[in-house]
Amino acid sequence: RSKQGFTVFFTGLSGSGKSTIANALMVKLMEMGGRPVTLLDGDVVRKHLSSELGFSKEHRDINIKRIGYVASEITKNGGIAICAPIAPYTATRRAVREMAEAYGAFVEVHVATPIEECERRDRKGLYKLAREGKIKEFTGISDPYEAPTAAELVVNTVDVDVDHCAHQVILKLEAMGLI
Ligand code: GGZ
Repeated sequence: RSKQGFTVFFTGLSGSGKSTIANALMVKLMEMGGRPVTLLDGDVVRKHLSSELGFSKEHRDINIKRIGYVASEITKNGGIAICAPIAPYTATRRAVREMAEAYGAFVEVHVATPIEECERRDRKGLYKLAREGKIKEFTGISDPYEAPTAAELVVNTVDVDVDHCAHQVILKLEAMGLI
């Protein structure tokens, strides 16, 4: 009997490690075979699906709801959707959860790498630009991040490497009977 579709929804700050964990998870799930796996990464979605949007609350909400819609369609058809946007607002994450849960399971994973560490790494130099005021409305610096309080899983990339974080997600999916 084939299993139900599901959505893994990563949320966390810029530079927290969402994309790298999501990619590692995708590889692991693809190696297991069975169901198609679709990655909806923040960067890629903004390029192909949300290119006209900025970073106001209104635009972020539109962006996240688009991701949620695509993920829920994939979930409906028995696939695996992996999403990796910042998704800073609790109410918007809840709306996406409701969309996906109409058709399958929704697994929220908070990548809780502290902002001090994200800023220290500053892989893309964006925190520096945000501090200088050259990027406005930057999450964690000049724009809010509402941390989840009831995510299915919390991981961080300070104590644990990316591959281990992805493995923790796999264990959670197994425990939930999804894989
Ligand atoms: C936050 C920004 C901003 C502002 C550009 N605030 O580390 P990155 O570069 O690759 O990931 C961030 C990405 C965030 O897009 P999302 O679609 O994930 O955001 S949301 O869920 O809130 O819609 C960052 C870059 O875009 N970026 N300006 N002001 N991140």
